[in-house]
Amino acid sequence: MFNLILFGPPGSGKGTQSEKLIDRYGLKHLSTGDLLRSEIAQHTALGLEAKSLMDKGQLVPDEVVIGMISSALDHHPKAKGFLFDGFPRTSAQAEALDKLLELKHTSIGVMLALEVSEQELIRRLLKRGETSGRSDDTNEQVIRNRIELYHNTTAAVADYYKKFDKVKMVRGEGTIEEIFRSLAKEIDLRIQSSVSQ
Ligand code: B4P
Repeated sequence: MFNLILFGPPGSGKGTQSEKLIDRYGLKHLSTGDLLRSEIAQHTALGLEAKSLMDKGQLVPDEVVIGMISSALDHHPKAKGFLFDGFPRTSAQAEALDKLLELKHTSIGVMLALEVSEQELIRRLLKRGETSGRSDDTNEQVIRNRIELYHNTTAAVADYYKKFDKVKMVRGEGTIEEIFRSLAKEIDLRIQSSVSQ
């Protein structure tokens, strides 16, 4: 089993690159953002609570997203690996994920962290907001809050995985194809070394 975390600030290309990576490697895509938006679309109680936080650019409580990931892992017992997109976003989520994977006798193979300048992140998200209907992408102040939250809270998740030597930084600017090739190169290296061990 090969599990990877695609990491980076909002707008860094996690969702975009995940689509291509799951096609290439046959991994199960677990995006907490997508799972939350599906709850919102179904008007569930969880979705209602999540929407008010997401609209302000705040994080949804740890126990909510950890619970969603736990049940998603249980729903796919035959998966050949998972791609975590937008999760973990706090140190508590990272520790919970490690424990959940340990119960399944597996672990994170690598965290690929996309690096993109703040100016480019804001440009991309405002552009997506013109067509996506996502309320968290239309207001520049909300976008800035999300980026600040990333620096203050989420960036620490990379420090957590650095302790285990599992983080690789990847340039997240350039064409979608160029970035995909850089990510795939890193994954191939790790898959080869896990096979030869
Ligand atoms: P997410 O759904 O995870 O979304 P995101 O961080 O905004 O975007 P992503 O990074 O996937 O977008 P992409 O760059 O692909 O989170 C939304 C909200 O949900 C959070 O703010 C939070 O409230 C909540 N949430 C989610 N997970 C949570 C968790 N674990 N804990 C607590 N709360 C949680 O795309 C951006 C745009 O850039 C697109 O339009 C794309 O086309 C464009 N783009 C991509 N690559 C490009 C490139 N190379 N060049 C030019 N444009 C590019």
